[in-house]
Amino acid sequence: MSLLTKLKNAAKKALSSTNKPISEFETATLPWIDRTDVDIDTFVKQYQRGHDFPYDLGEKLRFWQRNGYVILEQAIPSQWVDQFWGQAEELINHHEHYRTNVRVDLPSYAAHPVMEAKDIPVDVLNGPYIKIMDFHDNSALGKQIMLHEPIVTFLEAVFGDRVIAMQSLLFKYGSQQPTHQDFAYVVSEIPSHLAAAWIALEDIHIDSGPLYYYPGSHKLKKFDFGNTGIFYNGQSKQNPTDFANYLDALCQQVGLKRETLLIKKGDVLLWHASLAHGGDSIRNPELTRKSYVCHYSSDKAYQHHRQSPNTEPIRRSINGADVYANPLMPDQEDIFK
Ligand SMILES: O=C(O)CCC(=O)C(=O)O
Repeated sequence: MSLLTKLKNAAKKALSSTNKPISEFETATLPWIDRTDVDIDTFVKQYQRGHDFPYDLGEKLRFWQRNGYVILEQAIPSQWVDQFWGQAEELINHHEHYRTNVRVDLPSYAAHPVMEAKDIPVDVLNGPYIKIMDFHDNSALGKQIMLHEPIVTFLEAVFGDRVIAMQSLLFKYGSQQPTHQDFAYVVSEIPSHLAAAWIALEDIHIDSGPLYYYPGSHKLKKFDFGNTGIFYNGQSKQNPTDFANYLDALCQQVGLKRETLLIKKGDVLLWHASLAHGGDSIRNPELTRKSYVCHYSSDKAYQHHRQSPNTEPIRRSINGADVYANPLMPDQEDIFK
């Protein structure tokens, strides 16, 4: 580590120990599009990589600003999706070979919800309540999908900065996760520099526990977790259920309508750090809801891998964006090509 990086880290540590919990994103570091009086038309004219974007960039940016999300229809080639899901099936069915972390949200796993795939029985891996974590570390194709050109082009426009992919989750079934906003859980050095992609790996059925969201909710007053401000961790006084109740009630009170994401295989939903969303109930347990969720930040805000904040990350660059190699499992990197 260079002397400069050491000094920067020491200064950051000293600052964070005196910092009071925040109740709102800092105005000065907001992505440009979240500030008032921004000129989207001028931005679009001067944004070079936007010229090859296969959607109307100005229209998508205005929609994002108003609603906190956009949908990029048929952004991911169908063959990539099939090949990628084939890799997920290989991981599940031959789990004894793989060290990929998997989160199991079943009561019997409550003491140790995150385990390596090799230590989880195949029937558990094949069922609901499973999140395969950071499979992009293992899969070159997973990296290629998460940093596919249209996703990077749009998010680079939103951040006004190089895009960095932070983490990913792979689902076979609906998550049934209560309403939340991601910034509370996925934290970068500038918390407003966060966005996510929900990539449909099959056509989504209404009874499969689809994602839902409240358009416009990215502008609501933020929830206070107590002790920890707008972020949730072990020191928070309030919990994720309190967060969900606050968001559902506030959205209803201000008249924001809940929408359900019924997109097709290869479609991508991109959403703002503060869009309130969750997973609907699974009404037909026979139905899968295969999806790939990726979180992103900016170069300014995410300079180190979250699992190794004091080392320089190894960058893999794709389409002018980066994803950092997993510093804890170098032997598992790109084992699926
Ligand atoms: O896909 C889902 O059901 C929930 C995903 C989600 O909310 C998230 O990763 O933030």
